[in-house]
Amino acid sequence: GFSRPKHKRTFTGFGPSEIKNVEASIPEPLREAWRKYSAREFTTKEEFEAAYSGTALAFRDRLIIEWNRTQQRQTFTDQKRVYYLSLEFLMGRALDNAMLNVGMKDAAREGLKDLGFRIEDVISQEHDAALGNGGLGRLAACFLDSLATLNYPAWGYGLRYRYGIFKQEIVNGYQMEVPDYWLDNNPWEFPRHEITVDIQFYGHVKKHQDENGKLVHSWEGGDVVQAVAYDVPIPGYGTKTTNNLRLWSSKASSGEFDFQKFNAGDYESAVADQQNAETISAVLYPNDNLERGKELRLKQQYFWCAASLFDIVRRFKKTKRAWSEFPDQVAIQLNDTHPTLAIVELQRILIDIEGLEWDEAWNIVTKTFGYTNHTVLPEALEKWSVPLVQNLLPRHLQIIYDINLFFLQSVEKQFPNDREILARVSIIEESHPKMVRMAYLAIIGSHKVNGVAELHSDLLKTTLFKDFVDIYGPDRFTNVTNGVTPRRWLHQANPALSSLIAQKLGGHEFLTDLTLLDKLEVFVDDKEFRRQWAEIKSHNKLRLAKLIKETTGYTVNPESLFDVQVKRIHEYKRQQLNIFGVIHRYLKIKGMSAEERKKVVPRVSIFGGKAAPGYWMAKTIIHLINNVASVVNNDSDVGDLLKVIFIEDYNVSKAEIICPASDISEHISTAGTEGSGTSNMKFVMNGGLIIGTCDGANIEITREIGDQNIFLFGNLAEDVEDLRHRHFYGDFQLDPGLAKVFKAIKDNMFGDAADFSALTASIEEHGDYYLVSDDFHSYVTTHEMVDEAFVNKEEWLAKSITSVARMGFFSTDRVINEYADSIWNVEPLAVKD
Ligand code: Z16
Repeated sequence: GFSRPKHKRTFTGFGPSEIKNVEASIPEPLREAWRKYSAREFTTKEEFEAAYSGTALAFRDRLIIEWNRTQQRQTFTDQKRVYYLSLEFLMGRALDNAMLNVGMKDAAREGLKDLGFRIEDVISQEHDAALGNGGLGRLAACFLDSLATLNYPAWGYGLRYRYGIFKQEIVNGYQMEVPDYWLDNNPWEFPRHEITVDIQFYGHVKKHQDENGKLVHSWEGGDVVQAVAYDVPIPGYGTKTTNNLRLWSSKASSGEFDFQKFNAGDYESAVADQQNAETISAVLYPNDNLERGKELRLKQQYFWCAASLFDIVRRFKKTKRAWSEFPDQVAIQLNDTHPTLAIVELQRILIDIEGLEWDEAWNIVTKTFGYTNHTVLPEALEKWSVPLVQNLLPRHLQIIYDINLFFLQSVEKQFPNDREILARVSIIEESHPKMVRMAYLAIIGSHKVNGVAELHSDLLKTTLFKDFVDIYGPDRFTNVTNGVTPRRWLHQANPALSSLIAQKLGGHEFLTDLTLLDKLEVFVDDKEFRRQWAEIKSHNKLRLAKLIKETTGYTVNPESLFDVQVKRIHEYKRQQLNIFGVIHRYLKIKGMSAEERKKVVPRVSIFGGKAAPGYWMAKTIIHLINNVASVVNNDSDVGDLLKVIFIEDYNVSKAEIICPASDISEHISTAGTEGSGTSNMKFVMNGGLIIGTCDGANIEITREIGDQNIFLFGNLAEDVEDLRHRHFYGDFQLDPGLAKVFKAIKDNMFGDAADFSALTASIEEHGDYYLVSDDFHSYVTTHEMVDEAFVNKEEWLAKSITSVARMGFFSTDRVINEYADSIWNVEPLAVKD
């Protein structure tokens, strides 16, 4: 526990004169709420840390009990389990989630209040668990929440990185990366020092005959590194199920870092061995949608796959069942190709260690695995060089070659007159050096392959994996459109909206059956309901305005239209299109008379997101956004008509504040490039409208909410190839509006033009691969429609309410049930209350 704080003082994020300034810009009806936010009661840092620890430990104790019971129940009933293998779990904070899922947040709030703390201040003490890059990692976290909530017997398996995704600092407009050391005093993980697995690397393969004269392979020599399990409890919402997330940490195996080397006087090499081993789980690779083929990354992948498989097999063997029953007990889902080596590792365990015949083993393997693809971008598809795999995992390379041989033999039989198909579908690409195509290996080793939104899954079938559809038939390929957990992204992030909805629907059941939201639609014309809806949005915008003030120093008017684009910075996601659009707007305002300016709809353009440290163009885009911000925000001609904000270090916790505060958000990837997108769903679920391209899950969102409730623009996926082709052959005209923007940049209006020449050149001179110019006009005119629509407050509110009412489809509960039915063939465990 913790004791009552003795020294209280008033703390505000900024000085009194600044508060006056902010207050002046806030319309009268909202000032009271603003004051409440500004004058926070504050105590010392140590006291907050103590309050956090005390609360976290109290909830942790409750979770441990349910967690143990759940594991016992799952062992006892002995049903099929799901294992979700993901290199990323972007969990964010755990305490608020635990309080809400256990259903005791109100009690905690009261208790903390008695001690002099505001619960929000205590919750925000926690460091985000940021073991992921973006969408893929956050999807895994939402899946864990739904698996537990729906009572599925399921485990997550991942790596316990010492450093999660870096912390982003903006210095003079540039992104700087600071290491994110997050493990100190983390109450949510439990070291399991007794659960270890020795993992082998390098070495060589020996062939010999066993006592029956059968040829067997053994992998010998090389290095050994030890995997140690750390467990994280995953509570379901309103259920007794608390599942397990097992994260592996690497250390020198006990045989290696012992006293022998010390005694032999070889201190330095003993320390080096230990450091080498610990390097494996030291750091998350900070790339989203990019694979760079580094050996350490391959080591991470094998280390994690081998430890997880050993653990899963060990658990299965305790049941004493026949190997043929393995797929009835175990479903393993591969989150992208990162865990594809698990396929090879299971085959190796079955044939080399357990002595099964190849075909029998392979049959078990393919029935066990499912593979989810998240992207069609070529630079994101994993390929490992054959010499690298040969050196690190010699036996696995042999098995990969055998898998390929048998596969190609069957393809040859099926298509006897087609020589080319063999080269196209071979797991081994005949390049220099040869490469292992991990996606092909994952398809061949799984019984189902799925994309993450309809358009994406269709593109997989018609382009990337077309040959495999011809070979296996269409049934191996399926779609499971992504979702988000409404517990975190509605209830936790937007408590006021959740409680208004609960008031109208007579309870919080919609949180576990999101389709119930459709009952909101009858209130769409209810004046009082609309007023409450609008008030909640204003409140959430104030909360964001405060975050913006505290983190950037800029004051924004919460009555402006808040236009948000927060996601990883990537050319295909087109933040450059957005900032060029902002510059276009700025130039237009500058050219207006005072009279004309009165008609402008005030807007705040809010950006956030990290660039991969080696992604130079993405960093250039961040730099441009920040430079535009400092010009526009300090231009007294413009005032509140336009503000540009870059929110530093966008992460899960900040997303929880940002998503409920948007009027409109941007999901504007070049058509055909975004697998699904999931923030689009979070924003609409919180009553924000969206502007977007016909890409990813925007298409299903449009189908669900109706095309009158979304602002779509731009070229379609089916036209992209042709446009790129035409650009390549010189058929390219820079859009006239965009030309004005480029001229301003080149006139050094936003700092040294040279800093941005690569960015403008990628469009003007190098083929505009992402079709920024092609879509620019339609983007700008669609934003004009957004302005017009925003002025009509009642219409806007109707769109907002109707959209939320129709978002039931996008819960990860629906997603998990689809995986369970069509891929895993698992049932929830009956839990009696
Ligand atoms: C990632 O976050 C995604 C795809 C990928 O190949 C690698 C990473 Cl790290 C994203 C997709 O870009 C996004 O469209 C999708 O919504 C998300 O994965 C979850 O499926």
